[in-house]
Amino acid sequence: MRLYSQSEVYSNMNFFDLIMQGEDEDENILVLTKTVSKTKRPPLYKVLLLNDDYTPMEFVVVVLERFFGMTYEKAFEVMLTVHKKGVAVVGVFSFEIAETKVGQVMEFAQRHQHPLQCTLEKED
Ligand code: TYC
Repeated sequence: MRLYSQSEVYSNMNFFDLIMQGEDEDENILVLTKTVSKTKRPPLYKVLLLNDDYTPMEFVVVVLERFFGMTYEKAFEVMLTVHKKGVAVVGVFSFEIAETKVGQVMEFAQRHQHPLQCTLEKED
């Protein structure tokens, strides 16, 4: 008896095998497996801005305009949400982009000696 096997891998992510069995002319058992990929989206991360008692409102507005591409009006509205509620999601990105935004905000705040805090959280 001979066993034939064939496998194709389209992705290193989640996959499942389709197994087909049969016999050829000499009654050898033929097993063909084909691996089919399930495409998986990369996880997303929320960037959160936290309220504090000392960072000037106008500074927070500049942060939101500069690093999150908001208009002055949108930035003012989001800043007020953080001020009133304590925290708000200011953007959702891939890990690399989210991490870069957090780093830029933290560096900018520290350079201006404001205690503004920005962090990231994996989206469920
Ligand atoms: N609470 C600050 C103040 O009254 C303003 C502020 C808003 C600070 C948003 C941080 O993320 C923040 N000056």
